[in-house]
Amino acid sequence: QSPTRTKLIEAFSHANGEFLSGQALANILGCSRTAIWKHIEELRKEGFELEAIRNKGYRIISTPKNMTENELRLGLKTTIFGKTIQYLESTDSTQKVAHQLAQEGCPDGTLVIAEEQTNGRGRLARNWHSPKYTGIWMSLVLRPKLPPAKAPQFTLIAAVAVARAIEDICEISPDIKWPNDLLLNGKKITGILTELQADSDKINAIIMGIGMNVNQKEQDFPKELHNNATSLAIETGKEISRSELVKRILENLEKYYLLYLEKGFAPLKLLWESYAVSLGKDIIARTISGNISGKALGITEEGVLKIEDQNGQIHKIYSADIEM
Ligand code: BT5
Repeated sequence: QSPTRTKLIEAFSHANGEFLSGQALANILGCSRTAIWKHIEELRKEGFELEAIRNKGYRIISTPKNMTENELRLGLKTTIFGKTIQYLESTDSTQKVAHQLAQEGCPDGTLVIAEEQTNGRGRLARNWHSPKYTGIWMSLVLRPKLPPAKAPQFTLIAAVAVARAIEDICEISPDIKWPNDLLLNGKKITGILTELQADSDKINAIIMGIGMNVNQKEQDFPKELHNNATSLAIETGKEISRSELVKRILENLEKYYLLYLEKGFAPLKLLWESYAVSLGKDIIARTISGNISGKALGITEEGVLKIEDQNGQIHKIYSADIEM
C-alpha cells in the first residue's frame, strides 16, 4: 500500500485514540488536507470507524472486524517484525510467498499473512487446513547471522512467543509439545513450520510459518481433525480478535528473538521447558528412520530432544512426531 497510508496509521497509533487535526496530519504526511480526507475515506471503506469533528480533527473509534493490513499496523509495538507486511486475501501457502520474497531480498521481519490458504502445508508435505477469516496463517522472514544448525531453535522460540501471546490475549495457558505443536486440552491449536534458505555455513533466511486456529467452530474442521484439533474460540467460548493476537505474537517474537541474539538459547530453553508437556514422560518418537520409545529427558542447548530407551541408551531426536 502507499507509504502515506502507512504513515497515517502510524500517526493514529501514536495518537492512541486522541484527536489529530487535519493540519497536524497534513504536516506529518506532507500532503494537502484534501489528500488526507481521501485517505480517511479509504480507511472507512476498509472498515475503520472514524470520528471527524471541526476544530478537533479525526480519531479512530473502532477498527474493522476482518483483519486488514492497516489494522495490523495500528498500535503495533515492534521495530523489526511486521514493519513490511504482505497481506493477502487468499493464497496457496504463505510459506511459498515468503520463500519467494526472501529470495528477492526482503528485509528481516517481513510478514506474509493471508485470510485463507488453499494449499497450506505442515511438515513432510502434510496438509494444513486454513479456512477463510477464521485463523491466523502467517509466515515471517528472519535473517539472523547464524549457522544453519541453529535453525531448529527457532521453532522453539516461536512456540514460546505464541504460547505467551495466547496467555496475554485469551487468559488460558497452552502446552507445548516438542517440537512444533501447541495444545489446549490435548488438542492442537497451533502448528509451527520452520524452513531454511541457507549455504553450508550460514543462514540466508528462516521462513517461520505459524498456523493458529482462532475462531473456527467445531463444524469448521474436517472430520479427520475432530479428535485432534481445536480453536481458541472453542476452548474459551469467546470470539477472539485475530489482529490483536497477531500483533502480540509479533511483539513477543521480536522480544524473544532479540533476547536470543543477545544471550543465546539458555533463557529461552528455560521458558520453553515451563510449557513443555512431554518432559519426564514415556513417549514414542516417530521419525522418518523409525520409532524410538523411552523417557523424554529434555532438550539440549541446540533444541534437540533427548530420549532414554529401556537399555539406558540416550537418543538425540532432531525431528519427529511424538506420541504420549
Ligand atoms: C505443522 O505441521 O503443524 C505445521 C503447520 C504450519 C502451518 C502454517 S500456516 C502458515 C504457514 N503456511 C503454510 O503453508 N504452513 C504454515 P505438522 O506437525 O506436520 O502437522 C500437520 C498435521 O496437523 C496434519 O497432518 C493434520 O493432521 C493436522 N492439521 C492440519 N490442519 C490442522 C489445523 N488447522 N489444526 C490442527 N491440526 C491440523
